[in-house]
Amino acid sequence: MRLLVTGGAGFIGSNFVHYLYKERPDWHITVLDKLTYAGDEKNLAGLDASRFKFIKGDICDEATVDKAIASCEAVVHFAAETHVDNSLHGPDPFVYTNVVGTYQILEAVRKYDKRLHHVSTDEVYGDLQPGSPEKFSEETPYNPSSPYSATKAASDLLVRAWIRSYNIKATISNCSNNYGPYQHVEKFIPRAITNVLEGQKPKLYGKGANIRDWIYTQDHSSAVLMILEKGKIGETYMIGANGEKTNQEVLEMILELMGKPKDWYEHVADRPGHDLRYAIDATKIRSELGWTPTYTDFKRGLSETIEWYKNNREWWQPQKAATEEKYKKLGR
Ligand code: NAD
Ligand code: TDX
Repeated sequence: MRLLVTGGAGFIGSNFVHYLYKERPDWHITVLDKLTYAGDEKNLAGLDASRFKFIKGDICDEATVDKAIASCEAVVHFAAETHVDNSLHGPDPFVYTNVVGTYQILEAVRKYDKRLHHVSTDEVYGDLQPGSPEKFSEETPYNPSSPYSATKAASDLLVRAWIRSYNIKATISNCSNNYGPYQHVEKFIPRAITNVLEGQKPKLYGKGANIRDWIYTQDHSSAVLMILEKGKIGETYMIGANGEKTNQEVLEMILELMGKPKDWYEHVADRPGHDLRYAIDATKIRSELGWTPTYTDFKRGLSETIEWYKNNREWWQPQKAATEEKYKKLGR
């Protein structure tokens, strides 16, 4: 198999590439990545050139995408602008990368008749009420809240239309919040951990009652590989590991694991339009494909993640000051 991975130098993409490199030793992996502030070629260090190739390029560029897709057998599409707070204050690159970029991928996949797996998020469904028994499923109507989730929703709908109108061989997955190594320090869990490591109090948006459904990134990787190999063409699969927690609970657990008092944090201004709760019903992928997550103990995943950030200061420190400066201007 010659697989193209877009966005493979980012958080989930690089974890997926490392997972695949180990799990499928006879596959050749090519990463296409623009290396925005969120991508780092160092995330892919140690991979042998006989099995791995890196292309620096933009998925919005038709010629680049055409050439990369012509020479692979299948594509897993992770590349995106991904941070909700950034999208609220500068939606431009979200529209280009998430919508136009996905369109370029679809056109090349259609031209060369290649298999595509499109990676998306549960945020396309909007939010749920805390305390309700409801969860997102493959049938939940789209109702995005932020420029980020609206552009991801647009990309999903393009994929659905290309499946229906052009019979492209594509699948879609909508996963919940990932955590683990190589996640940018702008995101909640790494921001909180690295704040503590720098002697700064972590920040909790609003009351901290918003709920996210956490999954360890390696479990997302195993689900994507399973869909790529066994998924039914044209189908959408929800990915989640029953990891619902309030932001306050997550923060208190990080503080406890890092030896700080559980109230050692600051409340800051809330995110505009802040989604209240996400929760995934992953029955379809579990029952039809037989997928199960490995990391069912959130505390274990979180302590491994904390260890990784403790041991890889040189990876995150260069981005930390600029990220906090950006947050300071937003009052968060
Ligand atoms: P990330 O921001 O860490 O990485 C994104 C990667 O895409 C970076 O390497 C960046 O350089 C690259 N990229 C951005 N614009 C590009 C362009 N125009 N051309 C080529 N490459 C470009 O993101 P992530 O958290 O790893 O998310 C990966 C995918 O998974 C996204 O599609 C996201 O919507 C989806 N997802 C993320 C989560 C989560 O919790 N982080 C959950 C569900 C789904
Ligand atoms: O310092 C913080 N304090 C805080 O309370 C930050 C950075 C965030 N938060 C809150 C906001 C959210 O309720 O924590 C929660 C998680 O925030 P993010 O890490 O920004 O993630 P979220 O907005 O939930 O989106 C993430 O999950 C779905 C990813 O960034 C998306 O790419 C993915 O699609």
